[in-house]
Amino acid sequence: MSTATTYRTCPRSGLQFEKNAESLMKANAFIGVVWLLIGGILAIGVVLTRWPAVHWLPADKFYMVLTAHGIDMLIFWIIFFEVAVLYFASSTLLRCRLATPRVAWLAFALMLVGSVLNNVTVFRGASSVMMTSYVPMMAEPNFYLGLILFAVGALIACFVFFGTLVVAKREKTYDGSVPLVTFGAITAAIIAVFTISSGAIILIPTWLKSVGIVHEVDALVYRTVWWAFGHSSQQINVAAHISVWYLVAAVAFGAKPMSERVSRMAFLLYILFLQLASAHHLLADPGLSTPWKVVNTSYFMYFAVLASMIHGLTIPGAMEVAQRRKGYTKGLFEWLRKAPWSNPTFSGVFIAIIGFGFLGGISGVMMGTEQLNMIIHNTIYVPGHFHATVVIGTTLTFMALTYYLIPVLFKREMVLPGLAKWQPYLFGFSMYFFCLVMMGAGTLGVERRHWDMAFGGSPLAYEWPGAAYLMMGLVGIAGVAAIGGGAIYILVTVGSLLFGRRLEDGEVSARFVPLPRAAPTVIAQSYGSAGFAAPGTFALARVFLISFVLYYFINWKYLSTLWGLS
Ligand code: HEM
Ligand SMILES: [Cu+2]
Repeated sequence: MSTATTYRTCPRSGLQFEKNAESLMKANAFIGVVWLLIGGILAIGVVLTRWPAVHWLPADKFYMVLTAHGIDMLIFWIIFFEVAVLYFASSTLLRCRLATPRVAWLAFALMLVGSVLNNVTVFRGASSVMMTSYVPMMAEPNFYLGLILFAVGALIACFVFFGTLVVAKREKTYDGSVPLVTFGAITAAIIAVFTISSGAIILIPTWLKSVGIVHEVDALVYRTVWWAFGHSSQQINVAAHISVWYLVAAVAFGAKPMSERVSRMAFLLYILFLQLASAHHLLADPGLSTPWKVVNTSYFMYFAVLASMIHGLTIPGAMEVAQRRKGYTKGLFEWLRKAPWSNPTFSGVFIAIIGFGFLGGISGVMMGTEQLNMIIHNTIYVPGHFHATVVIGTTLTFMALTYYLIPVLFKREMVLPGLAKWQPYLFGFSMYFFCLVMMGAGTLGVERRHWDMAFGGSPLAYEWPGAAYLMMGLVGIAGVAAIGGGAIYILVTVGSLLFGRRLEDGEVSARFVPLPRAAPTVIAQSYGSAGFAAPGTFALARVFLISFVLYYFINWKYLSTLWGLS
């Protein structure tokens, strides 16, 4: 096997990039951002239609645009970027060459062709089946074929990642166990293999049905298997963005995890309990019995929730410990006040952590509970919840990571740093607000699966409380602000790649360079525990717990008023 390649040690970060891995990371991250751009442009159409006073697009255009928005964002943007993260967590953090670069380019090509084919098909107009593409509603064959090609490409990329771990082990580029960030990425990739296989199991027969070879795909089986894919893919995102949180805690503060062992265990919980948690997507379906649903969502769901809560505690905790060690020990929160708030890598991640936990997490547990689910099922509350997880959690985290990668990976000085500094605040906080008002409107009953909340033209009008219209108007305003925040991100990143001052490569060598002694903690091994010396984080955790309990209680109370006993 030829190993003719070179390694570059970045003078700005101490990270070492192998040539093939570097080009592949750049290509995958870049195409991901292009999909974010397209998905963001489509968001304009979606949001200006759900804003009642504007109600821009007619139904057919709306559903076409919405289908593309969901797929381009949640599948194409996120997964392209995740492939870059996987290559980073293997090749770069383990300082080894990427296994089988040619195969990795093949994976990239399949993903590119698949994503373009899917989108072109959506815009032909006969495939507005939404991201979930539930049968028996059928799209054109190339809609499914595009998704399948994309999935095969992503699966191959996961295997390149695993191969790279093997290379690192065999060539002894690190000793001890892999760093925590790599461990988190391994979790994500294991889940990805399962996820993508489930997607294939259900999309291949559906594709065959669309070309007329298979005659029937059972609707209930479809939904069950589709969600083995749909829910798990969110668990990939969570494992990936949490790995990035640990990475950023390390690069922004030199923070070590409070307890490596606990953090690793928490990643394992995702693998173990993810499938049980998928059931929350089937709560309104007749397939599973009610007692099963109640037991599942009242008990088992919390194992996966526990994992996220552990990370939510240990990551800010690690930042706090690192800051306190630097002398920021006054009161509960000096460590937080003196954090690098004008560095968008840090602020983006911190805004993501808080929003993901408070908005995405609490609403997820509420809606994941069998009985409470019935209050908000198929209302606009649902996209309110998942924009808190996939936009505030995953997307904002990946944006924050990009700011770090512009000088380190892309070797460019960032353009418009003043704008970049504000971007996480604009995007993050307008998204906070967007999610909150969507959830508010959903609690009042505003539907998700109908593009016109006024139900114009229907013989029996429905009288909404005025607040419902108000909140959907606010959804429109907050959505437009968030799109503005997204546009600034694109402007800064693409602008930096095109016009940013070139930075020097750093030393290039033909062999990997072993870890220097003063290596950044993310790549060095770190064992043991930093102790529970994070009182500020514990205060935040108590606020979280109280919000959680209150919100839960309010919803049970609300449920009881809907269900009179007389
Ligand atoms: C600027 C930011 C964004 C805005 C303003 C926005 C807005 C919206 C709106 C208004 C809906 C329609 C809700 C409905 O009527 O059912 C929607 C759906 C959706 N959005 Fe976004 N979005 C944004 C970013 C994102 C991102 C970054 C992702 C994923 C990472 C995403 C994933 C989705 C998905 C999966 C759907 C559901 C599509 C379906 O029902 O098939 N969005 N978005
Ligand atoms: Cu789920």
